[in-house]
Amino acid sequence: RISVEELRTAIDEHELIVHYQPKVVRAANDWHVRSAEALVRWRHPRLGLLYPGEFLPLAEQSGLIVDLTDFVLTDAIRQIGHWGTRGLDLGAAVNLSPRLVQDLEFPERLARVLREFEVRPEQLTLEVTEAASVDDPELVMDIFTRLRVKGVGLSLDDFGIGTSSLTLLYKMPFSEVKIDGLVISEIAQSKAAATVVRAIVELAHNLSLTTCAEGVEDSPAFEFLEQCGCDALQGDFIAPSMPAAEIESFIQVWN
Ligand code: G
Ligand code: G
Ligand code: MN
Ligand code: NA
Repeated sequence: RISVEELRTAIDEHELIVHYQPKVVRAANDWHVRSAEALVRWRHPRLGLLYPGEFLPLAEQSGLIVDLTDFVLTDAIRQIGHWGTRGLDLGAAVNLSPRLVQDLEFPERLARVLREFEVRPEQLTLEVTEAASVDDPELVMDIFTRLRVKGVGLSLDDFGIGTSSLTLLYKMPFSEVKIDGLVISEIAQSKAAATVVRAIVELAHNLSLTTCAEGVEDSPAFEFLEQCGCDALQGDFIAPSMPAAEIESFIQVWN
């Protein structure tokens, strides 16, 4: 349906746009918006707004994922810098495909963009799935270490589904565990799911990792996660993804 040439053009001609989904973090006894996840979309001239599921596989196969990710990262870092000039201390999280964590030049390329927009590395978190670590663990470890030494956050995304390996939590230098939305959505009906979520939070904390739950869709889930001690929450109950320009007004409503 979509060709590689079209995707190439989309990257070059800025048909790709980045939406941001706010994430709230516990501070004292309240939840504050402190960061947002960057989620790419494609304003396709013929097909309308496309979501990542419709073009990321092609981007991965064709190698265009490298340029696509550089685009999203630059957008997110520029955005963090812009929020800073507006007096907002907001960070961003960007999804990294497995390919990028095998690219030895990536950490320095990223550091250059951070310097260009005068953004502290601590304001950026990279979300990677477990799949990223399987191919060449030593190379991935090298790259993760270079990123962590700079101060960039590293989140183990989609945790709790698929074949999430517990050993990754101590073998790789993650700073956060991101609990998958599928598990979160089952808390309400399943006591067992709730027990698993509680155990993930406790395990992560014992390993000095922070926890973020995604796919928080209703107030029972929110309250359960708050009671578990989960550090950060994201999901439609808090806010859906939105253009960056809408984040500021959302914060005013929320905080
Ligand atoms: O809202 P949503 O349909 O956008 O996102 C679906 C999935 O697509 C997310 O879970 C995320 O893993 C992936 N995704 C979204 N944006 C990006 C991106 O910029 N880069 C990569 N590699 N994955 C992304
Ligand atoms: O990287 P990744 O899986 O983590 O990105 C998050 C995905 O989850 C995006 O596709 C986003 O649109 C979607 N999402 C965000 N909040 C919710 C929610 O509350 N419920 C559901 N079902 N999906 C959500
Ligand atoms: Mn993610
Ligand atoms: Na996820």
